[in-house]
This record gives sequence, C-alpha cells and structure tokens, in this order.
Amino acid sequence: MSRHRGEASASRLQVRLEALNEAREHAEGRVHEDQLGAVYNVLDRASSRRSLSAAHTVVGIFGPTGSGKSSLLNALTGTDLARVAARRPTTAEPLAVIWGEDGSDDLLDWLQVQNRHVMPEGTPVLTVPGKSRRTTRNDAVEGGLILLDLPDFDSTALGHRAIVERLAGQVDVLLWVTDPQKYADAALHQEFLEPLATHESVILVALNQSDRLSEQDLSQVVGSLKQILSAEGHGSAVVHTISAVTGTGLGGLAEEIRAIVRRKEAATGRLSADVDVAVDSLRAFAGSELPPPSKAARTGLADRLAGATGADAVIDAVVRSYRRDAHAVTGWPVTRWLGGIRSDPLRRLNLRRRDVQDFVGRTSLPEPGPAQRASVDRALRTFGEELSTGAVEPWRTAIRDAARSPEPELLERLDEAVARTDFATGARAWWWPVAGVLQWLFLAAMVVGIGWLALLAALGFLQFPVPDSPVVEGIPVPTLLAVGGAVAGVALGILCAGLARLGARRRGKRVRRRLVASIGETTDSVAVGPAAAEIERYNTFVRAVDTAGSRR
Ligand SMILES: Nc1nc2c(ncn2[C@@H]2O[C@H](COP(=O)(O)OP(=O)(O)O)[C@@H](O)[C@H]2O)c(=O)[nH]1
Ligand SMILES: [Mg+2]
Repeated sequence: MSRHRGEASASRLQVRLEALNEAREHAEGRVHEDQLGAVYNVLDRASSRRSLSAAHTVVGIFGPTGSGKSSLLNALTGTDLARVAARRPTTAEPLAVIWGEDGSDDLLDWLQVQNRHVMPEGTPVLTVPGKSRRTTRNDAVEGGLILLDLPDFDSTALGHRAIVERLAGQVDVLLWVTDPQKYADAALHQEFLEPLATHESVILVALNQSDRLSEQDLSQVVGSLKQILSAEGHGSAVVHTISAVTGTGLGGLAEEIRAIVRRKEAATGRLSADVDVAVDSLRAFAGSELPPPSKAARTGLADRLAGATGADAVIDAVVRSYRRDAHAVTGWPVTRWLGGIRSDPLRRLNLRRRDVQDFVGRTSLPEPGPAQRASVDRALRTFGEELSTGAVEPWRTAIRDAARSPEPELLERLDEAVARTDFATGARAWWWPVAGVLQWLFLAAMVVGIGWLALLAALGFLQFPVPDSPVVEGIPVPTLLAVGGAVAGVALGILCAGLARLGARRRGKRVRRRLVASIGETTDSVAVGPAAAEIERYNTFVRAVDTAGSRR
C-alpha cells in the first residue's frame, strides 16, 4: 500500500520535474537568468538525488550552537561518535551514521560527507538504549537511514556556515534542534525556518534540554515556540520535547524518524517542496494563456499596411476615374463636352492610367522611403500591442519584438502583394453601353424634333402653307420629340451619375478588399508567424509552470 503511494508520488514528481524543465527551456532567453536560479538549483539537485539511493533517507540535524545536536546524535544512535562540547571547538565537519551500507557511498559522496560510521548490519534503526525498550518488529525498518550531525547553523566560521547551508538544500529531512535559550531567536527563524515554509512535510522540530526547565516553564516555552512556528508557515509542525541527556521524548522522535524511513517518501517529498519553491519563482512570469493571433488582428494589420503602401491614393483615383469614365459614356451627350474639360483624377495625381499599371506592376516605384518604413513599423507595433495584451513581462515585450521582427522582409514583400492585386482600372459596367445607346436615341429624337420645328418655322417664314403636325395627347409630335428627348437625356444622365457614384464606391471597396486580402496573404506568411510562435512559446511556458505547480 505505502509502496504504491510512494511510487505514485515519485512518478508525480517526475512529471512535475519534466514540466519544470520544459518551463525552464521556454523561459531561457526571455526571463533573466538570475531569476531562474531556483529553477536551475532544483533541477540540478533533483537529477542528482534521484540518481542516487532511493532506499536511504537522509536526515540532517540542524540548529544553533550548543542546542545539543551532537548529543542528540549520540543519544539516538546509542554511541558517542559525535564530539560533544560545552565550549569550542564544536562540530566542524558533518558526521554520518549509516544504517544500510549498500548504495550509501555515492549518496555521501554527493553530500560531501567524509566522516562516515556504518552501523553493524542488523542493528535496528534508532533504538534508544538505556530506556529498557524492547526491540520490536517495528524496529526492523526496511530501508536505510543516514543521520547527519552538522556544524552549528549560527556558526561564525564561514566554512561551517557554508557546509550547513549547502546540506540544508540537499538532505531529505531537516531535523531542527533548538533549546530553551535560542528557540525564539528571530535571526535563526528568518534564515532557516521561514524560507522552508513549503517544506513543512520534511521538517521535524525538537526542543532539546527540556530537563533544564520546570514543567510549567516548559509548557510555556513549547506554546510560544508553536506560535512562532505557525506564524512562519509551520503551523502543523509537531514540536518534540526532548532531552538528549535524560532521554525524555527520544522514543517518540525516533519512532517518527523510523516511520519516515519506512515510507521512503522523504526524498520525493523534499524535492516536491523544492519544485513548489521553483514554480513560485516562475509564477510572476506566467499569466493566463493568450489566444493565437485573431482574424480581426490579422486583417487589421493588413488594412494598416494597405495604407502604408500608398495604394489608397491610387484606389481613390481609380474610383474617381470610374465616375468620369461612366460620365463619358452615359452622360447627356450635350454636356459631355463639359465633362471632357474636367481633368482625369489620375492625371491630377500625376498618375496617368499607365502609371497605375506601373504602380501595380512595381516597375517604377522607388525604394520604400522613411515615411513608408514608419507606417509599416507603426502597423506592426499596433499588431504586437494587440497580441500581447494580457501577457506579463518579459513575454509582452518578447511578443511585441517578435511581431516587429519581420519588418525588413515585409517591406519587400508588400510590393509583391500589391502587384498581385487587380485594381480593375478601366473596367466598365454592363449598363454603361445600354445607357449610352439610350442617350444617343434621346439625342436623335431631340435633333429630329428640333429639325422638324425648324423646318416648320422656315416654311412659315417663307409664307408657305404650314402643314399640321401630328398630335399625341394634344402635344405636337415635333415639340414632343425636341423637349422629350432633351428632358429624357438630362434625366438619364442624372440617374446614371448617381448609379456611377454608387458603383464607383463599391468598386473602390472591392479593390481595397482585394488589396487587403492580398497583403493579408503576405502578412500571414511573413509577419504573423514569429508573433504566433512567441505566443505559443509563452502559452507552453504557462502550461508547463501550471503542470509543474500542481501536486496532483
Ligand atoms: N542539560 C542538558 N544539557 C544538554 C542537553 N543536550 C546537550 N546538552 C549539553 O549542551 C552542550 C552542547 O552540546 P552539543 O551536543 O555539543 O551541542 P551542539 O553544538 O548542538 O552539537 C554540552 O555540554 C551538552 O552536554 C540536554 O538535553 N540537557
Ligand atoms: Mg555539535
């Protein structure tokens, strides 16, 4: 049962470490290296510890000078291996007491502990002698233990301090031994216990030298210690009240350590707590996932780039030219000549119709100027801005930079996009010739009417008898032809001008849509890719941090 749980948590740790490593890979080059320190440490430590004996549990005894660490090791092992000192010199080097020699050497090499004492094979783990306690079957613990006596945590010797700090990061279980004088030392709590708030499951707390206090004082001290512990995130820590001299409480402490050794989950638990710390250090860089570049954002970019190409002015000229051409075919012929005087908008733009072809064919346009560069840059910035909204730094900047990265290529490729676009210059609508024929018919009617009337007037003037004109609805036919032809021609001209305005607008929109679509193809293949890739990288990072952070 417990083995299954152990295996499950070990494979859970495996998943979390892989996710943490993936997060690291994706963060590199984005998140500053200094801010990845905790991640590197954990990954490094985890790969080392996991390659070493899983059968052993490493328990380190930490605490301030004179709290009784060495005495406790002696008491727990029933030996006097550790140097016990009322005054200096105190413990200068770590000492290891080992149950189960197999596989312990490499582990101790990694821990850099040279002083090793192997308990004779078959020695029950942590039997407290003198306490007339019979060896029960429970003492035959399956699995090895390495108990480490360490230099003082508050040692003034820099070397000692470095050893203790290193080992505090390496051992599987931290046994914090304090005494009635130092239990409340703020510096010790700040430097040792507070940073390990996430490591509650692998920390044991022992208040040693309990024999020095009266029962009343003792309960007061324990209460106060528990209060301090819970204030710094160790609320569920059990405080073992012990005495290394009289042996009080050692049985309970030994039993708890044996239980930990039996479960063989401490190494996994410790690394898992380390992963928590590393993940916490990454959370500041992982917001919520971002959507890939939306259609709206991509079209917006193409639209702004269409403006940057200078094609808008050409489209405008094409549109006005359409109206002018329509007028030339469908306008009232009498006033067409007036229209003929109006200059061609393409001409006014200094673009003869051939120049539109040139613009489109890109045979005569000069290299993109600073204004165009600026517009393209602005379009890409806006695009990057849109895409990165909701991301946290440094990803925001990374996504924006990625969006701007294809600028040089884009400037070149925009030409091709414009060249692919059909600007529909000189294209005519089907109804122009119909209206044109009608206009000529109306004109003919008017001319015939006027000619007829002129003939009648000439006859009268020359005193010939004027024949009666046929009459329709009381109106003489020549008059009907002359006036009707003129009115119909003008009316048709006005109607066609209105239609041409609508048609021109539609054509302009259609041409612009074509241009935007064509530029869109280019931006999708050139500009969107890097930004989308960066977003994907960010999302993968966010997911990896999430996976690394979930304990189940
Ligand atoms: N009265 C009493 N003295 C203790 C106890 N544990 C250790 N001492 C004494 O405290 C002093 C320091 O002990 P030591 O084990 O060297 O402390 P370390 O510096 O934490 O390793 C020695 O004189 C011990 O005899 C205890 O539980 N009760
Ligand atoms: Mg010592």
